[in-house]
Amino acid sequence: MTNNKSELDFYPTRVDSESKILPRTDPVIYSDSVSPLSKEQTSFFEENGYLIFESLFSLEEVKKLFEELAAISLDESKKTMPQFILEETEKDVRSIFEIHKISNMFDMLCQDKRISDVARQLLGSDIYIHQSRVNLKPGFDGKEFYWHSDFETWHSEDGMPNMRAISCSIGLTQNYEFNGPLMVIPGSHKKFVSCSGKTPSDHYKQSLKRQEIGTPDKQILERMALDGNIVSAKGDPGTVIFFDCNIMHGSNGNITPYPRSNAFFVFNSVHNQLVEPFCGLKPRPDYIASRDFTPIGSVDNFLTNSD
Ligand code: 6CS
Ligand code: FE
Repeated sequence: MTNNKSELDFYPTRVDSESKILPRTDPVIYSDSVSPLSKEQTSFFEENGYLIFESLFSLEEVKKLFEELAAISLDESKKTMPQFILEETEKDVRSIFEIHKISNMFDMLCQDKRISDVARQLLGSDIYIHQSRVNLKPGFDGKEFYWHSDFETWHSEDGMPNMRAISCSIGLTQNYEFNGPLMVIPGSHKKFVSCSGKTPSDHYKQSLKRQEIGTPDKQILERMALDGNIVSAKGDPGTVIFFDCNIMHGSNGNITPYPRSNAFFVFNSVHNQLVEPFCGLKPRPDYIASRDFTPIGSVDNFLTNSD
C-alpha cells in the first residue's frame, strides 16, 4: 500500500470491509534519556501508553488559562471562525482548534518546559505542534468522543507516516469520574487497529462532531478493554495526561452541571513530518493538521513569558 506519492503505508486502514489488528512496527519511546522523566516513568509509559501528572500546573496558573479561554469562547466575533467546532446541536462550542495561534498564553503554554521537555524526551527529537485544541465539554450538553486511536486518523487523513507523536491534555476544570474525563485502555497503543469503511471527502466536518469512520468495531474494542481495562484520567485542574498517539481512548458525554474543559497539544517529531494523506484525499486544513514543521521553543514558565 502507498499514498499518492508512493510513500509506503505501514498502517493501511479504511481499505477493507473488516476491522483488524495489525502489529505496531514503531518504537513507543525514541530516546534512552532519563530526564525529565525517570526510568520508572518511561518504563510505565512504554508499557501503558500514558502518564498522569497530578497538579502539574497550579490552580492559580489554571485560573489564568480558564479566564483566557472564557474570553475567547464568549467572543462572538470568533465563533464563526472555522477553528470553532460546534456540537451537533449547533448551540454549544465543542472544540476550539489552533488555540495556540489564537491565544499567546496558550502558545507559551505548549512551549512550557514542564510539558514540552517531556515530549522531546519521549520523541527523541525537536518537536512541532501538529494540532492544538480545547475540548470544552460544557455542563449538561457536552457530547461524547467515541473510542478511537488518534494516529489512525492522523495517518489516514493527515499523512502522518509513523507513530512518533504524543498528546498532552491539561485539565482546565475538575475532571471528575462523572463529567466525561478522558478514558484510555492501557497497553492498547502497542497494536494498530485497522478500521473498516472508506473516508468520505471533507470527513472532518462530521468526525470532529461525532466520529464513525475510523472507529474500531465492538468485538475488537471489547477484547482490548478485557486485556487492558479502562483508566479514567480524573484529577484537579492543572492535572496533565500524556498519551501515545495510538492509544485507544474516548470520553463520555457530560450531563452534569460541571464543565470538563481540557486543553490538548499534539507534539509531533520533526522527523515524522506529514506526507500525502494515506486515504488518498486532499490534506485536512492546517488548523486541524499543521504543515508548518518549525520546531517550537522552550520557556521556563508560560505565564512569565506571556504578553
Ligand atoms: O481528527 C482529529 O484530529 C481529532 N479527532 C479526535 C476524536 N481526536 C483527535 C483529534 O482531536
Ligand atoms: Fe482523540
